[in-house]
Amino acid sequence: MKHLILGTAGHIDHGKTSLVKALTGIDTDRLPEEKARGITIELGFANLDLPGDIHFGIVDVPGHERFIRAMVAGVGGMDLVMLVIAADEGVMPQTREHLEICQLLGVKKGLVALTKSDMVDPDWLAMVGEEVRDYLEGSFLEGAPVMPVCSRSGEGIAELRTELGRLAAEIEQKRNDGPFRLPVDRVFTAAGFGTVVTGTLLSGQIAVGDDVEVLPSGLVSRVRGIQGHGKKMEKGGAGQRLAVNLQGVEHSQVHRGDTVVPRGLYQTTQTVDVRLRLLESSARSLKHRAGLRLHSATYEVPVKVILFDRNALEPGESVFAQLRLARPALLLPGDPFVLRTSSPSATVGGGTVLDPLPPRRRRRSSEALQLLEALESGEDGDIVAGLVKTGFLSGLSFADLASRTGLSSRRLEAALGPLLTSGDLVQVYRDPRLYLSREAFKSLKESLLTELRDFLIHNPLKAGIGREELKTRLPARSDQRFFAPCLASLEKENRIIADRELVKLPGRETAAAEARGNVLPGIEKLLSDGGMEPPTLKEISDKLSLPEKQILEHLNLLIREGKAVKVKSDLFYAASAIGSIRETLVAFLAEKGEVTPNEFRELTGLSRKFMIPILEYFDAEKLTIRVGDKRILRGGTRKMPTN
Ligand SMILES: Nc1nc2c(ncn2[C@@H]2O[C@H](COP(=O)(O)OP(=O)(O)OP(=O)(O)O)[C@@H](O)[C@H]2O)c(=O)[nH]1
Ligand SMILES: [Mg+2]
Repeated sequence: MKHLILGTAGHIDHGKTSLVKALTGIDTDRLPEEKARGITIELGFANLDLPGDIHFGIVDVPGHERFIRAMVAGVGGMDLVMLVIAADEGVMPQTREHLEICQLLGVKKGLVALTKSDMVDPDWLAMVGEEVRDYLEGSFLEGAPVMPVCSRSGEGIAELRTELGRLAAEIEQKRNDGPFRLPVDRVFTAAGFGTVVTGTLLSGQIAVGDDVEVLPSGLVSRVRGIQGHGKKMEKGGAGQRLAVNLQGVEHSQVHRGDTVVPRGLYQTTQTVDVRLRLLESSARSLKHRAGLRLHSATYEVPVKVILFDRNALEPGESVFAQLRLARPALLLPGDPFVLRTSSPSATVGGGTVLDPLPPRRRRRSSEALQLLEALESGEDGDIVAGLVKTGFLSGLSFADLASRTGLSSRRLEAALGPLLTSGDLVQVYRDPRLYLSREAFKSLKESLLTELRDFLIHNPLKAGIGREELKTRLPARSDQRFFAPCLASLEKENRIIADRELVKLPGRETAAAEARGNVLPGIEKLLSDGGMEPPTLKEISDKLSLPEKQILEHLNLLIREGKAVKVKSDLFYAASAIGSIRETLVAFLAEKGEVTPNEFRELTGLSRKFMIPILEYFDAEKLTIRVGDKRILRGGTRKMPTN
């Protein structure tokens, strides 16, 4: 059986509900208020079976402009539309608006029912028919059948039925593969059952016992029962109108506009990149950052329009743009939407979602536009490659790809296969599966190499950098999980040598040895030539034209080997020089018991610059102890000061 949704559209009082009743025998105006006022307020539902195993779920929409919100919600799942135009009135404002909404929301086919044919004479009827055909030119209903009908007498209804059957044969049923999605258009409580939601299943299949999630709230539940066209069923398929009984959910927790989806599969969004079109009929241009209301499936949300490449969009124009939503919503690639202004209440444009989770980016980036072009092209491979490429150093996971493309796992696998084989994409992690573009992978490896070289310049005596240390130097917007695969790839290319602890450059060990050979003796010589007043760290660095950090490393080595002594952070002595000062001082103290700075200066001939640090050094070494401004020997050998 082929399941399709047939909808009505058209101006108030043009006979939509009467037509549905003439076709099906069902009065879809159920509310007392609807009966009293003789108008439709809420969406109405009916069924129609046609020869050729065709089942129509029918959605009857209200024509009153105040209820346009319900009307838009009804169009969400429509495969086929009957645009209802009363022969005695012809095309009216909501005829136009409804047609535009259907067009924007991607309804593919339909026909016109020229109702109330009994109200006008045949000449008039023919003339209105012509007018309508002219009016439809350029729309998706151009050339569609225009069928005169009278719902009162039933004239023309049989022909209408036949025509609907013919159109139905040309339309493809919604896809049963992929995850299910049920936008909620009604919520009610059924005695003994609890909360029931109704809607048209946009895709996939939903079955009793399925674990579900209601978005955007994230409320989790399980399917307790399903009804479709009045019968209990175990499983509902795409294109069917369903009533779904949700376990353990309060009536007040679910609303029209929510979507029921498989648990844990989708994420909601507040920013979407779209193809946006401003209607020719729009009264004004659309400014960058303008506020509008977005309608998609059964929900409505205020949005701000971000234009990428201009400050205003003129009527009839179409561009790539970004929409910022006031509240999170579930939007998937390919979802159509309508944009309306609230005062005056009018439909001004609409479009299609291209990227529901776009990366933060500059408004006018050409890369961003390129990606949107790829997304719009609809080629799975281009889309996947484009998305991973724009993710750049942060890469993209399989789950992200699924959310952002809306592709089923199977199609995603099929798209990834050739890209991985050709090397355009690299899988850098297994669980979860993470992908980088060829360019990003290369750039990450290069940045690691640069870090490694840089480290070795500043640490010339080290053979390599610690693995963990190098890992922390990955660019911040990347992912530490990419480190191991980058390293492995660099190693395979013989550009690094990695052992358990260190990452080294090939040939580097000899370089380190050479450096030791040249630099160390240089520093040693400068220190010993300096004798009592050696060059400072900075002076050594200047003399040898090497960075201080590097000199320091060599100095530390000399200290470890007992050849030099650190007197102050930037002052080093040859061990022999400090040794002789020490001897002189000890001898003096042994005899005199104490020494003042002046006496020490006379004793050694040192200038103040060197003398004070050296005295402090001997204090720190615990050779001497300071008493007032004098020093005495610490420990047993000291003599009591004499007065
Ligand atoms: N003479 C005549 N009257 C009709 C015909 N179809 C509908 N009507 C009348 O037109 C009025 C409006 O009909 P509805 O079917 O409620 O119109 P509607 O398009 O559903 O109106 P809304 O849902 O409020 O937009 C009712 O009084 C109907 O009896 C018809 O074919 N011939
Ligand atoms: Mg009605």
